[in-house]
Amino acid sequence: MSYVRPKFRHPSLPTNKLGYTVDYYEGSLSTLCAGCGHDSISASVIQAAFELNIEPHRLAKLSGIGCSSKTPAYFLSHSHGFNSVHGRMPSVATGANLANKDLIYFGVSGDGDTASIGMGQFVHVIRRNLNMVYVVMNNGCYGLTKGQDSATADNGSKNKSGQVNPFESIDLASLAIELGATFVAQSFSGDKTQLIPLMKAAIKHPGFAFINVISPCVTFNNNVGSTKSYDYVREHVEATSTIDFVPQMTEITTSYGEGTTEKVKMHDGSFIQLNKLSKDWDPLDKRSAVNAIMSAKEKGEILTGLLYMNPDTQDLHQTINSSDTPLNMLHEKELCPGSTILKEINANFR
Ligand SMILES: Cc1ncc(C[n+]2csc(CCOP(=O)(O)OP(=O)(O)O)c2C)c(N)n1
Ligand code: SF4
Repeated sequence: MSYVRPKFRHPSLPTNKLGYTVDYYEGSLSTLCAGCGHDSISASVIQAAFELNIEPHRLAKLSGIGCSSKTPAYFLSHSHGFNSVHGRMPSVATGANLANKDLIYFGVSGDGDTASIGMGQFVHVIRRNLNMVYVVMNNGCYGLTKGQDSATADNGSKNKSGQVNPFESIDLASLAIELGATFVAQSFSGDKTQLIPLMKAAIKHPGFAFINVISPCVTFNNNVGSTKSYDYVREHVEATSTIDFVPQMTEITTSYGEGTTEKVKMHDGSFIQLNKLSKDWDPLDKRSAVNAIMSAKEKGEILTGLLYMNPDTQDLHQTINSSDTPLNMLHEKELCPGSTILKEINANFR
């Protein structure tokens, strides 16, 4: 059940270039548990869409099943939305994107929805490089069904009933890089300063953009011994860089200290600006990104920031050379070649 948000807002709230205030990008009132990390992620989505001046009707939000997959009800209420079947969001996103490539596709999933039942769909949507943002709200458990360990629960992590997870965890960020994703980032729900620019950059990336966000489940996985609890994450988070997103047409006025800042130019002229904390961090270097994720994991740390990016990406439409006009805009005239051409085609098969 979703509750309606009161309409009253302060009359002098700032507006974006489209004249909308931030509340225009909100959704219904959340019914998630108070303190759930997923609500902080929704707040970042709202702020990112507001700052990017997105016309809400140009965006489609998609999700599977889980507390995380409920969150599209809590942001962008003026956008298109489709709450699909458990683990099947990628195939719905693929169909929608193929029919209308002009929308921004924003997918939301959970670690259960993605790393267990939806794993097959997840790997293939990456492999096909569908132009979409894919956010996993990763709490290491199945929140909606009362906290069973998920496939991203760390080996040795303790759940609420005291059981230690004996299995290896699936690292979604390194898996995404391995499968060819050209934008892979990791963040923490409580770090909006990092998450908002990452979301803005992911939306602008013209291919599959993955963000794995550690998002503690306060009700079922926030206990001592859990490696996805607020306390553990705050103590073990290690940022690769501080990140800023500079949209196209905005004058870049920041000064760039030699060897401390990296600017990655995106296809539309926007920049991602990274103020490196680690001198050696290069988000364009795939191998070192994978190595860094692995060594962080060995030390029990969670590496956050833009882990890997290749701005020269080719999305599914380019690969299959689809029509420039979105398929849903084609008329019978373009779709039906006529009986003469049909006869010629048939003749070629005889
Ligand atoms: C086909 C199917 N199998 C199982 C379920 C039960 N189920 C609902 S949500 C869920 C897991 C949710 O975990 P996650 O995706 O991590 O989301 P969270 O609730 O933790 O945000 C499961 C197993 C279902 N709804 N449909
Ligand atoms: S059960 Fe966990 S994941 Fe679900 S709303 Fe509550 S805190 Fe969030």
